Amino acid sequence: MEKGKMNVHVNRIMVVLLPAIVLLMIMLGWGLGLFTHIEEEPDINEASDRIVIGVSQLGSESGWRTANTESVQRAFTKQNGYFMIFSNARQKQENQIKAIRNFISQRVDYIVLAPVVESGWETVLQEAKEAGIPVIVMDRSVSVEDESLYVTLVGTDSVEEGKKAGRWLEEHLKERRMADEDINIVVLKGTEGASAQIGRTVGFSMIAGEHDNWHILEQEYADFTIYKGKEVMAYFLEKYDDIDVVVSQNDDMTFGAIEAIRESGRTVGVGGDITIISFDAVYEALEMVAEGTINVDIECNPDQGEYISEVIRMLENGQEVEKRYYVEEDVYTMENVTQEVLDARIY
Ligand code: GYE
Repeated sequence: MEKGKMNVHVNRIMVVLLPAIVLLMIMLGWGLGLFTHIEEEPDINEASDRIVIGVSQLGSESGWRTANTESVQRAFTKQNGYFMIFSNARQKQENQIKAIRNFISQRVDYIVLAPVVESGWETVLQEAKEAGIPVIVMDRSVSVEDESLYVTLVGTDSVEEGKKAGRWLEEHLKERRMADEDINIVVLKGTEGASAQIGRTVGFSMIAGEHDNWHILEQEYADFTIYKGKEVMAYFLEKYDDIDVVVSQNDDMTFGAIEAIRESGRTVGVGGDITIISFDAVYEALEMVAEGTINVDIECNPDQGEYISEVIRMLENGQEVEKRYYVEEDVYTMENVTQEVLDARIY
């Protein structure tokens, strides 16, 4: 075929094929969710006989958080009589405040709030109260003078978790006959201003304060993420060459910290150079406890959806509820992470 004719031929084929290709790409993109950046708002009119609940989740920073979101999604289903509007605040309090105002204007029946930080909630909670919408605080706590601004809290006792970490270290050192030796500790703290971070810091410091030979070299925020955990740990390792213990306030930071320690040529866990104390006890971390990479993991239970739905059932029946409900939590070491525990773990 002559060159000119071939070009005309190819052009014709393209004229026919191009729109089809574009259409196919759009459909593919749609299927993959590439064009659905905006969170879909379910149609509230569908909810006539269901309990409408607005959930403001603080973000998706950790494995624990994903499990917490899944727990809520399992509890507030259509089959269970709920209509849930879910909003992810991506670590920003201002997004949570916007979400709550949005829930108020949609006149939801209940608001569930997992607050990123402890303070700064008065105004918006007052607005919810005036609108007559009960607020249930989930996971982390809010610090407000007027406690009537929320109905109840379903969450974890983070001060107690911090104390458990301290008590475990006491025992551990005693068992190794190291109770009187100098112990150098660094602390990877979670998000600044978050109650889970504040409580764990306070709890651990209370026990540490009873031991003159425990030296907290430095405590630094690492946002509860793997990436930050690794970065801050690398900074600690650069600065101090005699770290004995890392207290990492969640498993994600622990994963990052372990990477940094190994890259620095040091070893972790049972029989290693650096003792690792972690919090959360998600599946992946429990496996690391079982193999001795993490010495101890203070459990924090994210499965709070069921508890909240029980509280809502009580409120619907006009029953009194308590101001605080703490979920049950354990302490895991190599000794008690059995295959049975791992198999039963849903997060
Ligand atoms: O430990 C951490 C998460 O608030 C208890 O937040 C929760 C903490 C949890 O991102 O992994």
